[in-house]
Amino acid sequence: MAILNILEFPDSRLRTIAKPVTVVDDALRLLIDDMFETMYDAPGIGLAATQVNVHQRLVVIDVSEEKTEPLVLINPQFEVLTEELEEYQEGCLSVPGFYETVERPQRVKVNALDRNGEPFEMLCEGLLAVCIQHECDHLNGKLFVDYLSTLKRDRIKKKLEKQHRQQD
Ligand code: QAP
Ligand code: CO
Repeated sequence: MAILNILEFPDSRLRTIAKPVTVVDDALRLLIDDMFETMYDAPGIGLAATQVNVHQRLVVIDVSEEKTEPLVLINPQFEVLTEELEEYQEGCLSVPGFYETVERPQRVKVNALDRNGEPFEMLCEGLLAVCIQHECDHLNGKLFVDYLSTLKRDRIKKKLEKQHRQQD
């Protein structure tokens, strides 16, 4: 297994629209395992393949307290089940050190393939529903900072650019 490099905002590669996965094979499962290792190491609760510069529709999530409920979503699609919105303090491994409130639908129905390529459906609410929507956004090149005001987003962008310059 391996810890993968995570792209950070405002890297333009985070704006790539990921392509559907066509084959679920051992190579993909190796990537899935590396993504879990990378996410748990961070530590995080969700990671999209886009964030590790792989532009395929694949997400790993674990919102459990004990980090014992790994969830793999391949080619995920969700349907909003309620008009009700919920506010969450969101963060992102690609926007390290910044957390802001975002409003999203509270309940969603998700369809995806599991790590064996089998289709499944689940009803989600609360943090899991928020996390799935956040990760699906990544596959469409969208980040949580896109929901903030231009002022807030630009401040975050400048601070991260400065950090990146100091790392070089
Ligand atoms: C997305 O984000 C999410 O800034 C997953 O320094 C987050 O795992 C969905 C992390 C919150 C819903 C609510 C962020 C780790 C992890 C940081 C993450 C950091 C270290 C973020
Ligand atoms: Co994220």
